[in-house]
Amino acid sequence: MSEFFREIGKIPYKGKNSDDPLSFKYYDPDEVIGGKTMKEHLRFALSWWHTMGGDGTDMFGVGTADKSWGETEPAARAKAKVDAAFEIMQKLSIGYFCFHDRDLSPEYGDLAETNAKLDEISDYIVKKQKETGIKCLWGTAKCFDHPRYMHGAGTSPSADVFAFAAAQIKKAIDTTIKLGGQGYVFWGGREGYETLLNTNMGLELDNMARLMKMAVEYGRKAGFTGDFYIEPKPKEPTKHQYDFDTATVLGFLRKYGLEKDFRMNIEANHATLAQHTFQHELRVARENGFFGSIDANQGDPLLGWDTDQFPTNVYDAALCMYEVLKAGGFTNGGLNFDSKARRGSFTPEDIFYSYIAGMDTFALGLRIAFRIIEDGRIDNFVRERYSSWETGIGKDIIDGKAGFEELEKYALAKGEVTDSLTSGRQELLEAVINNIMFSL
Ligand code: XLS
Ligand code: CA
Ligand code: CA
Repeated sequence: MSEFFREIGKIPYKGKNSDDPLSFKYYDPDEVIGGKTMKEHLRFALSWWHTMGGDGTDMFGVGTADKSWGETEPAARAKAKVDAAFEIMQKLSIGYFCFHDRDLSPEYGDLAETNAKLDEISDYIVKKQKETGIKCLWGTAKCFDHPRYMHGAGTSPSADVFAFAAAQIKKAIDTTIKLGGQGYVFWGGREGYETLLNTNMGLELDNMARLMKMAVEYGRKAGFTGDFYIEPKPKEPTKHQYDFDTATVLGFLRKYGLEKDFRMNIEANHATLAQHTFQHELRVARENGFFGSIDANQGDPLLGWDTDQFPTNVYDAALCMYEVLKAGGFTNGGLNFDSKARRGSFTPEDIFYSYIAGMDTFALGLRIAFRIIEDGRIDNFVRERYSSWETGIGKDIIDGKAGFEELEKYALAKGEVTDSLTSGRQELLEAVINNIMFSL
């Protein structure tokens, strides 16, 4: 087995004053914050598709980065990818990976051959996992790139395509279980529509739920104990995707009785596309008990598509980690970098620079979020702002002791409410966050 990145050793933590670009400035895996190491809090994962396969190809040009891993024949390349992926993860101290079935091993002549080849690669990954202790965070099926999925997979008008997708997902679940994956993701790349003129929306949604029910039934029977996730995204590649945002997905899960087995995989970039903040999506998931896992790549607010950039926005990362800490931390989930270096960042070292940037950003985010909670100014302000619900008429409403008649009586007796309105203090609170961030 050859070493792919001979010039690069294991990336050490050197602290914030180091100018070594191949070192962590803020991510110290073993440092304990609030009773857990940073490594346990953050549960970083590598995305197999971008890191091992993404060569910078876009609508306007061919790839700029060499991701052949020295091999031309598909099976040999798939195996070399495994070696390179484990080398990257070991050197960056990344404990998990996420995969699409077809990124591990491509499609061959027919499904039987494709499955057999995938088995060979997953056997090899299991061997590497035993040697290194690296785990699988989640797996998923690539039910969107092959032409058969042009009209969707679970939502295709063709029952044959639905059947093919079910067979592919069954194998992807088997592979996830084999690799010890703690999650299985549904991201509906083409589960949406371009025009309602040709679409039976009701049937498509029912079918998507049928596919998910079958996945849960099969997965549980096969011994999968982790979480199923839905990863919301409003658009791209389809004009309108059914899993638009967290709130939409919650309605779907509840309508079809799927809420027991599913959690959310929230992607920062998809939040941006839905015109939400990352924190909003996380908060909706948390408040409803559906917080699960995170794709930590950021988007660009000036662009209307999924740029999948490595996260460097510390402010967003801090507010994200605040939500994660408030949710009690990850259980089966983690922080997957569903990210690609920019097309112009094409050298092997750029893989390391970009992961270091992302990991340090979230390490900073964790440090700041912990301080925000410890500092207490934000949480205390919010508690105080809602204190009218703890006593008097507020408590009566919550306890179900007051209805419209009682409230009318109360309002008539009380008169205008000006005395109990207080300032929202937004600017003050934003300054508190800055104060905490920059005192680190
Ligand atoms: C695409 C999605 C995809 C999922 C996994 O926009 O982010 O990569 O995370 O299928
Ligand atoms: Ca994305
Ligand atoms: Ca994603």
